[in-house]
Amino acid sequence: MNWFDKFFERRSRSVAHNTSRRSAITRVGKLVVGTAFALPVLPFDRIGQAQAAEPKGKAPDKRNDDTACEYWRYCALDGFLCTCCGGTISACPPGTEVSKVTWVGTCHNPFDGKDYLISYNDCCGATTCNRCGCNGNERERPGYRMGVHNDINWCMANGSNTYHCTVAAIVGMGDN
Ligand code: ABN
Repeated sequence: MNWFDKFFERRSRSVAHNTSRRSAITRVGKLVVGTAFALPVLPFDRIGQAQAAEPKGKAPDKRNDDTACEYWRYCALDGFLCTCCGGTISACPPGTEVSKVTWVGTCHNPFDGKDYLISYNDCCGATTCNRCGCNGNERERPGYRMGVHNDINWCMANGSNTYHCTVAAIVGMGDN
C-alpha cells in the first residue's frame, strides 16, 4: 500500500469512528436532555389562567366592612370612623371619651332585612382623627331640628369639646 492509500484508509476509519451508532445515540441523548432543561424556562403566558380564577366584575361587598363608609350602620354618620382611629364600632379609642349627647338615626340592615336605631356618638378629648371620613345622610333633616341633624359636634356637653371620631352603636329596633 502506498502512502496515498494509507492516508485515505486512515481518514475513512476516522470518519467511520466519529459517525458510529454510539456517537449518534450520544448526540440524540444530549438533544433530549437539553430540551428538558430549556422548555420549563420558556416564557409561558399564564395571564389567561389567572383571570379565569378571579370572579369577574364582582366588587367586594363593603356593607359588612365596618372600616368602610358603605357599612350598613353608617347610613347617617357624618364624621371619621372610630374603627379607623384605634376604637371599635361602639367603643371610643383609648384616651378619648364618648359624647354625653348624640344623634340617633335609622339604618336598614341588608343582611337580616330589619331596621335598627343607631346612636352616632362622637368621641371627644383628642385632636381630629382625619381617617376614614364619611358623610352618610339617610333620613337626616336640616339643622333647624337638631335631634335629626348629624353635622354637629356632639362633644359640646363634654369636659373637652375636641372632636376625634364617631362610633355607631345599635340602641334599638325600628318598626319592623
Ligand atoms: N358629629 C360629627 C361632627 C363633628 C364635628 C363637626 C361636624 C360633625
